[in-house]
Amino acid sequence: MAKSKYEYVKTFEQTTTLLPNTYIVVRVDGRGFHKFCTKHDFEKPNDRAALDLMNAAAVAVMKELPDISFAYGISDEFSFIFERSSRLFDRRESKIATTVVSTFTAYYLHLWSTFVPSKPLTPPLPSFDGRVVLYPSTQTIRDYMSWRQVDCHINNLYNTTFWALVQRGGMDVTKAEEKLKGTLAADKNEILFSQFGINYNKEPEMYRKGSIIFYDYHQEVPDPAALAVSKNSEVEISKTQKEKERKRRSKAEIVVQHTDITKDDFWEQRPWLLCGDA
Ligand code: DGT
Ligand code: MG
Ligand code: MG
Ligand code: MG
Ligand code: MG
Repeated sequence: MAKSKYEYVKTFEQTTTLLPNTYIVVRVDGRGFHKFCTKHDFEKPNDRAALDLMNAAAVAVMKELPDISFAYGISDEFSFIFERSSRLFDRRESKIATTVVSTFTAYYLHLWSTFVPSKPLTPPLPSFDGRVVLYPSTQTIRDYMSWRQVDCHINNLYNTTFWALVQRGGMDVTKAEEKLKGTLAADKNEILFSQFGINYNKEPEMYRKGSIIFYDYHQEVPDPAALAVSKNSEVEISKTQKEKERKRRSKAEIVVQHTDITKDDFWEQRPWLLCGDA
């Protein structure tokens, strides 16, 4: 077919191709959720239904994009981690990021009435931004996950103490802010326990640790013999192994847990999450 004279405009298009053999992380984050949560009367500091909804939207994204091996969510954000060998959309950055963000947003809207049946959605409707970050090794991707989980802990301890002072202690928000300025974790634990009888370690795990979502193979470890070392010493999974892996994954259950992911245990017990890495 003859090309139209307008065809040349395509040469203006630019694509960023993500580096091969790196973990792709797409982190989505609610836009202006401070306002959105207030408007929809979310419980402070944690609204269980809203967090369950975030998790359900993330599970749906994982089902649509099987190259994602796990995801981690806190507050209004979710990080999706692709297997490092992924060739999804030829690793075009904008196609990957926009697909994750719009799929997540679509399911968040679709599932809203199931998880929050008592509150109709009204504008400003929820929307999410997204960014892509590449991590080159097990160490860096694990440090990324630890960073988000430590952030979850720091924020949740602060928010739990802050809202206890305000809601239970009758303090105004400025006073509560002043009281917490410069306090250490131990001080906040002490305030919670001595003033409100709250043992922070008994607070729900989802609030303290966030949510990690992954395929649970029930301890079925991929066969190490199928890991073939290629000429350039990159560790690659052979094609047939990859196909087998795909099949197992499609049958595997996706689970949502609230576990410590900063320690070695979690990753050592689930070697398929970060396999094929040097
Ligand atoms: P952004 O991301 O720059 O567009 O602005 P925000 O307002 O989304 O800011 P961000 O993402 O740093 O902070 C998340 C906000 O969402 C924060 O104000 C707390 C709120 N939020 C998240 N989860 C909950 C919840 O379960 N309950 C309540 N009350 N608020 C929540
Ligand atoms: Mg933000
Ligand atoms: Mg946000
Ligand atoms: Mg956020
Ligand atoms: Mg198209």
